[in-house]
Amino acid sequence: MAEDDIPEETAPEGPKTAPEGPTRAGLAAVLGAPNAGKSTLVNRLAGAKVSIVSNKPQTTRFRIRAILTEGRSQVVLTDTPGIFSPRRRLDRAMVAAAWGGAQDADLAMLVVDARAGLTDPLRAIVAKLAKGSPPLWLVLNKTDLFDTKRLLPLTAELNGLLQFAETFMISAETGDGVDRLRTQLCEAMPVGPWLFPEDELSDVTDRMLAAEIVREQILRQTHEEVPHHATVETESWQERKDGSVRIDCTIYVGRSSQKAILIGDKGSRIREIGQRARVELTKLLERPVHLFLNVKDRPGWDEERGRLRALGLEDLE
Ligand SMILES: Nc1nc2c(ncn2[C@@H]2O[C@H](COP(=O)(O)OP(=O)(O)OP(=O)(O)O)[C@@H](O)[C@H]2O)c(=O)[nH]1
Ligand SMILES: [Mg+2]
Repeated sequence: MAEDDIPEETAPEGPKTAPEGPTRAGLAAVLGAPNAGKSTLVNRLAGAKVSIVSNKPQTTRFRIRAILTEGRSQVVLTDTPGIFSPRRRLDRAMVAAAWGGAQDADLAMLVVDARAGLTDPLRAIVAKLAKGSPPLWLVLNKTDLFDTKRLLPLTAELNGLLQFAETFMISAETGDGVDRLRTQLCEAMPVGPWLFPEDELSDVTDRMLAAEIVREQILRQTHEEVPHHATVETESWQERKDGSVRIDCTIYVGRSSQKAILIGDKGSRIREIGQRARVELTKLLERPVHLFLNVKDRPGWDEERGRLRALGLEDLE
């Protein structure tokens, strides 16, 4: 009798999460216009906060891998920056990172803010995807915001423009429809060995995570030009004997007026940003965090190779 054929009652105790069958693993890229809900979906699929989310477009700046391991399948999800018409060197590198995410992927999910419908940025993405990409799945998001009956014309229109192998209607925010998407993703992965250890959640380092969580608070607590002209770098990371960690981050902004807004009246804004980021990091890192923020104005940082290198974007334009 082959090992695979051991009857259930005599089978040795194995991990409950690994049903019989070969392992599967692959890469699934998540693409779309800014603000479509890509990062919200990636976090929901992975069951952990891996990528920051805000209501401002261009929140995600570089590719982030989140690892979804379920049953015998491992799906490496690539969250990408939203695709838009780039101007600055930073923007060009972000858009290049997004398209790069689709290369080598076993499948790509096009996430659409279904309430916004077929916008010009989405049309531009569709036109480029038509020139060749991995198998495509259409993910119509934000269904909690309207009656899904209204989705039929949009679904038909998009399916007329591109050949989607599957169409899903979901709310990444509430989780509605996401379980079916997760199950199908797991089943769609090619047979092969896992690419990451079972307990790995993402490829984001703790230093990068700290900088991103600070940037998330900047996106949430400031408006207009400040969020898009700010970048955050973790300067130092010191583990302390008492089990806590001291993290020093530098925030670069483009102008002294932006620095003034970020610092706020008697330092109130930067204190609030630090406070909330610290609470979030304490949760994510599972230990006490001492967070120190230093704001510097540095005109033209978004054209500087060194700053883009810190984001892992140096060779992408
Ligand atoms: N109501 C609702 N809001 C959503 C849903 N999914 C995402 N959002 C919100 O949409 C906004 C953008 O979400 P993100 O996940 O940051 O979008 P993104 O596509 O990653 O954006 P970029 O990184 O800028 O390209 C946030 O305010 C989310 O809370 C959804 O299903 N329903
Ligand atoms: Mg994002």
